[in-house]
Amino acid sequence: MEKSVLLQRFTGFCKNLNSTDRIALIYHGDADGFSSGLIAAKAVESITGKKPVVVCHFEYGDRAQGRKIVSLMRKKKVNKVLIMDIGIDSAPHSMAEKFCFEQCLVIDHHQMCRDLNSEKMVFLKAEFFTDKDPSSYVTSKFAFDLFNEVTDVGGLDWLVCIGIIGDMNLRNWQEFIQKTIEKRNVSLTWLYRFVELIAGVEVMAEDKIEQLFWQFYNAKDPSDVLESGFKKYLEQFREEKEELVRAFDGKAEPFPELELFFYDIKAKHENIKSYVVNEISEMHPNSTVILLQYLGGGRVRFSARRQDFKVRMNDLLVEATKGIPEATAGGHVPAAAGSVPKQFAGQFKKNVIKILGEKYGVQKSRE
Ligand SMILES: [Mn+2]
Repeated sequence: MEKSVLLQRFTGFCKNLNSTDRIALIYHGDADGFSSGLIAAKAVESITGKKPVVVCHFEYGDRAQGRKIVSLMRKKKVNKVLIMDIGIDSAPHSMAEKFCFEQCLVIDHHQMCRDLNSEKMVFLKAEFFTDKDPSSYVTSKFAFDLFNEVTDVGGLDWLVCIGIIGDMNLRNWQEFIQKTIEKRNVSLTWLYRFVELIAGVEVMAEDKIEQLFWQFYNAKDPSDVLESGFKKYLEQFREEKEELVRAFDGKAEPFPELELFFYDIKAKHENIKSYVVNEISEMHPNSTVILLQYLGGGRVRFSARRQDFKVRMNDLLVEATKGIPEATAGGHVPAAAGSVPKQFAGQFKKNVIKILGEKYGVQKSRE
């Protein structure tokens, strides 16, 4: 669908919102999802005069959590749903349908698997709006630009910066960040602290993310959030993360000819893996780094990173999980994730080695 048509559908959706609507907001629990959720909720309140009646974070592939959210939305008699920074099109059809009540608005920048635009659903993917890689048009910036068309969200620039930093896109938005820093007379370190605070709660106390959301939402001054009781999670998070990053050198399996590292971890906290792999990837930007986390419940979850775009992480994971039953995989070119049943972890690694072997082999023979 064309950009102008989608923009029209978006403004139409917003103009139809009113105070009798019962709106639910579902957002990805990382810094970009969290910030774009806040931007959407603020926009909803400024349009309708009311806050969403349901606000929930959601992690990809967590079916139990998905069911809980759907039943909560039913109980609260939700009629319209806003979904931020979640690639619902990579999940089975039935899930997108369950999340879509009377009307649904999706704003997301994960690579599109299926176009879900329909009468009921306004489905906005970054790739409809930018020629660049959609991973760089982070959802918080995307949502900020969209909602600015219908209501003034200019004061939420600091939230956009949090999303940009959280999704490792500082390089692509230097000007926007610089402008925000100057306008607010703050520092980059100040912005980073919010990102770490959100990560700290996401990892150490996932059940408190909504509390943190309202803390942000109601803060008169953003700095107040940094001094709240949530600070303690940030410190615990840092400690656990640093320990896992330090252990990388001794424990990772390197494959120098494939510019590849596998790193197996057994961390207590499920969501920590993406933060650990982000930090390692910054130290090895020209390598494929795949971190595998062994969890209870018989599954292995993995995160793949590569900053130089030489290998597409989303395609690599999708290909490497082909034929593995109950596998999930998807995401961005520089950052992707997935999971397989535990007994297939070895198979998954073999597949990665084979795919990269073919890729690098071809390149070598051409040189
Ligand atoms: Mn994002």
